Amino acid sequence: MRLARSTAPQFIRHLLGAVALALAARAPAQIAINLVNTATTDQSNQTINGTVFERTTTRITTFYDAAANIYDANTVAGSAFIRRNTTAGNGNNSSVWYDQGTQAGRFSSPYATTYADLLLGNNILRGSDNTFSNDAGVAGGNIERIDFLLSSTGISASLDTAFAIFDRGAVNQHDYVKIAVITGWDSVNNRPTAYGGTLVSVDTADYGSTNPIGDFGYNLFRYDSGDAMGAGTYWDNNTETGSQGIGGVAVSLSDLGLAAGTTIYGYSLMGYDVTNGGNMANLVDWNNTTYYATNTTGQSGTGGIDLSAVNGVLYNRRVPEPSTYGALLLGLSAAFFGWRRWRRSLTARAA
Ligand SMILES: [Ca+2]
Ligand SMILES: [Ca+2]
Ligand SMILES: [Ca+2]
Repeated sequence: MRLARSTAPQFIRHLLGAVALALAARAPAQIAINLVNTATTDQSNQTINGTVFERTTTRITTFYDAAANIYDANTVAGSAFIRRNTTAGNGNNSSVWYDQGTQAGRFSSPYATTYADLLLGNNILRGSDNTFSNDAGVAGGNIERIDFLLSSTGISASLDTAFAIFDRGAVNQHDYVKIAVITGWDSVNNRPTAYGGTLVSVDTADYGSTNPIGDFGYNLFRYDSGDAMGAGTYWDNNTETGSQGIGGVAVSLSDLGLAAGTTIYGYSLMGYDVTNGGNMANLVDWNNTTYYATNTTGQSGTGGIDLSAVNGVLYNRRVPEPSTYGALLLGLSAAFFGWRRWRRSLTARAA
């Protein structure tokens, strides 16, 4: 009889352990985005440097990750800051891509006049190419980091929120990148003063085996004036074309090592060769070549990410549907009856 009394709490501990594991499994580390919902708006065409831009915006409203979590887009970043190491020697160039339009020679998205604007606006129809390359030549821009600011006064981190990274590319060839959360912001000089949590690495496998956005034709545009892309500045819009889709990775605030309630300002993306030397404070100065190497290539494993203009968006995870709670209750009931059977069998054996 004594045996039965002492083992019941043990069983409950095992049960609670199993429930905790099941709950933890719902919020895994950086995870592939399998499906997206989009919404499209269109404005009248615009002609820039003799080229027609159809000014279509297709934004991501919801995504579904590989663990069946559903996230809805919330805040769109007010600003992006392009951090270049202008002493690195190679080009101060920009390489970007635009989705081809409904007629030859046209492009579907609105035209962006700066690199920062190019990356904002939640639009899958344009983006950056080989973003963190320090290579010499047209593709090298010496961009060491890009900061996406959600709020200059800060917001309270919820662990049910996530950021997402979308890379143009073929399935199983997506580019590596690193991400960290900004936890201090100098609103006079517009730059991060602190990073929190951990520096998270995203590699090809994290994008999974599905492109949530299928292949489309694109052109690369190359500029030689830093972030400026206004009318008259561009010097090449057609040397390279291709057809690829877009893959995505979700990185939740808990993946990023933050405690709930931490004040956050936004997040930064950087090349895969960036390190923090074991201290997140080392990420603050993008000109420190100890942590931001200036020989980053445009290869996939270092600086080659091709961002879609879906950046600076905070996504909220939907709370589980009532049916999920129903299933959980059913599971607990089954476990209770299992415990009663188990207890009876122990009692029988003890007797
Ligand atoms: Ca890519
Ligand atoms: Ca670099
Ligand atoms: Ca690339």
